Amino acid sequence: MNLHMNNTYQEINNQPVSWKETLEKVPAIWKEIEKQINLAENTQFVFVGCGSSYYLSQTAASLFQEATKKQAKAIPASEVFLSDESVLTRDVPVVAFIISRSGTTSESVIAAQFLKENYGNVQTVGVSCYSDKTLTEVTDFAIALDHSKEQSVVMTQSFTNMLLALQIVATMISKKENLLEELHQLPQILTQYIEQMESFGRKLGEDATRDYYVFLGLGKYYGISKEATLKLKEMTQVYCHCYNPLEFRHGPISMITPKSAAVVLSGEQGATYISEVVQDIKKYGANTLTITSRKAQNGNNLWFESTISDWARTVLYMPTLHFIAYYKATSLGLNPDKPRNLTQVVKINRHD
Ligand code: F1P
Repeated sequence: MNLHMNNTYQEINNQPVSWKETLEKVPAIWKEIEKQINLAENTQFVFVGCGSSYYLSQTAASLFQEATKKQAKAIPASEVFLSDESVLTRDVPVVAFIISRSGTTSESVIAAQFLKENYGNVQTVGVSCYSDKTLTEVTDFAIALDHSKEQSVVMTQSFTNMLLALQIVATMISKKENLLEELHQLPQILTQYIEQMESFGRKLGEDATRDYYVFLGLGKYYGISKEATLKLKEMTQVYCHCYNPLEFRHGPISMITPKSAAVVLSGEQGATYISEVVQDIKKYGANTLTITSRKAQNGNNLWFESTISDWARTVLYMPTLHFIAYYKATSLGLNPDKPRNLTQVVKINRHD
């Protein structure tokens, strides 16, 4: 297979262009939605999805809570209708963002329908890459990013564009214009760094001596560290896990051997504590790599030389994680466009 003649590579590399379009489109879309939505002092945000879209939900919830100071949580779509009492409230107004690239994943569609049928306090906003699919019909409002659709089974640019869209929405709800300005810098920063991201990802992906991968992410970076493991699992089936950085010492560090690689998503928040975790992992011989906001102390770091906040930088970590999985797949002779046992959409029946 010609190394780059596949959709996954094209879609990973289209991110600077598609992010720009998301930044151009979403503010106007949200302005219209905001006129009709009930945003009260005690509004709670929930984020609902499956697979990548659930991990996106986890990061989006942390980002929303941090920016808006309102309660936010992520829920796997199936739990909305299978275990609603354990995850939903009727006491406060809720805005539920239902995230699905395809807009047709059954669990996400059923979750939106279930909320409409059973929870009068919930308004729903569909976030997808299609304006003409079921999710748009079953939600109250829609943010559709048709420009970031994908041919690939695994989600790359669709994930980052939907995440960026939600970051834009959070800055508008919280009226944090400084953060919105930072988000507007992202396509240019990504263009500047994409080659470095690729060579960082390629070096690790093609390192055949690694048999176990760990991704560590704090708070808003935890969901994206989960997404990093999902990319590796989907594209390569290699053994990998993710953890909150300081949790890693409490048992999981036992898994580390000199054949392990630990990728740490770090920022300003908790940087000193996190660098001590890195030192502890190094003691057991693992290759440790940090993606960070601070100047590298060794050659194993990818450092973004920009002044944007940890909050705005969140989505910028993803393309490097895409490249790691992509190059692991190609180095194992696998086709990243054809992940084992997977289809783009999971369909199930609704049982009432
Ligand atoms: C969600 C999803 C993908 C996964 C797989 C099956 O799809 O779980 O994350 O890679 O292809 O579907 P969607 O609801 O975001 O379309």
